[in-house]
Amino acid sequence: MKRVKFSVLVCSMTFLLVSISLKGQNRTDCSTGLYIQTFKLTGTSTTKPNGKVVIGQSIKYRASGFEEGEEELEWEWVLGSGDCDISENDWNLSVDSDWAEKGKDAMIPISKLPRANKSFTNNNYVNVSNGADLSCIDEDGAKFKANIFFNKDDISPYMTVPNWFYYWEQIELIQRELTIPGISLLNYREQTLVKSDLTLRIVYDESMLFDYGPYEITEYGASRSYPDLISGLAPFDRSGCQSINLPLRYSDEFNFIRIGKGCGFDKRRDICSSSSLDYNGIHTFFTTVIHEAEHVRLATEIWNFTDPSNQCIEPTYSIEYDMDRDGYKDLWESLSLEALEYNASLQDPSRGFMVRISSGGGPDIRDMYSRKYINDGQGSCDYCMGTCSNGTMYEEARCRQAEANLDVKDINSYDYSFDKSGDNQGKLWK
Ligand SMILES: [Ca+2]
Ligand SMILES: [Ca+2]
Ligand SMILES: [Zn+2]
Repeated sequence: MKRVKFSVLVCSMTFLLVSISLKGQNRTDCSTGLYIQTFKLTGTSTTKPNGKVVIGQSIKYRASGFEEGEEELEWEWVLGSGDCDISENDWNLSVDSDWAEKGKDAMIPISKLPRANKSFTNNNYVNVSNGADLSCIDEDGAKFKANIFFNKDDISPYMTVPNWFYYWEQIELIQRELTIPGISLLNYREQTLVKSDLTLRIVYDESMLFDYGPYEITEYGASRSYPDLISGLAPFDRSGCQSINLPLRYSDEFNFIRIGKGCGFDKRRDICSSSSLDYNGIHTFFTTVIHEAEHVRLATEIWNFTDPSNQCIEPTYSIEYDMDRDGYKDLWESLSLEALEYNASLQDPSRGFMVRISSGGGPDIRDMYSRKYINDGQGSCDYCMGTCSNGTMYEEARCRQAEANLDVKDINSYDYSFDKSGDNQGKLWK
């Protein structure tokens, strides 16, 4: 099967707390004359209302101030965004009808987990409804503002992936990193090459090379991208050049970033330093996506490389452009500024990118990227000791630099996760 792997890499409350800003001290007036006195997360050490709600976890509440004859009504607690607008986000709090009794639990049920990450907002207000009338607390000028969160590591009801993957994958800041300049593809009818964008998907994969464990050798992500060479090859015959088969399209099926289990937790910023700080939670996910996308970006740059000295080598992928079968375009290995600078940076003159065609047709393993580059006793090389292949050393340095260039805080405002263990707490929770 003629496929090209552009790159593979390893990188590595029943709680509804409502902050009560009210008339008077610790209570909020509802238009029916109800007074909500307390909304507290159950089972936490939190003593003060802080406006945080976790879907599926219970809330202790306390209310008083019934008017005569109102007790029999079944009240609902509803959270909505904006001024009394609960049409968009109907966060129904399942509460016993006898809700005003002290010490009862309330909860937004798991079934109310929204499909979209952006449905979590910081502008939800607690409203009380008897089914007919909605008591809009805004009318009274009193507000229970509530921020809503999801349990980070629970399995999503929508896909068999953790909630963190389900919601974080949707974030625009992530999605926009997935479209990168691609290789030039052949327009067969026009007999021209057209540079087209490449859009990667993100998939969750628990069965990656290494299992996740804090501070263990772990594979966080991998990326793979190749044109659809099985059905998409067509000959291109430019005047004076040999006719050659070039790709017509990308395969949607094969262009993706795989995300490992560890991406919801923590990873070292610098894998070569045991004293390095960690990335946590969504920052691990964010940097891993950036790292993997950078591998693909690098691959497309390499295959698009051309040089005036050999105008028959087109800015695209062909197996014929990689005679030493190491995944790097031979012209790029020989003439690109990047490869030459990399070679010059090495102390050992026997190292560096080079076109090494073996008689048996096997790959040039001195250059070929190695996925097992972490020194775990099974890996084929040690990145930190500089003993990996040229391709591994070169790509990892560049992709790790892309991580370091990122301002990870940019993604904080999209993170509505709550971590029960507190180890990788959501960035908006803090
Ligand atoms: Ca090569
Ligand atoms: Ca080579
Ligand atoms: Zn990598």
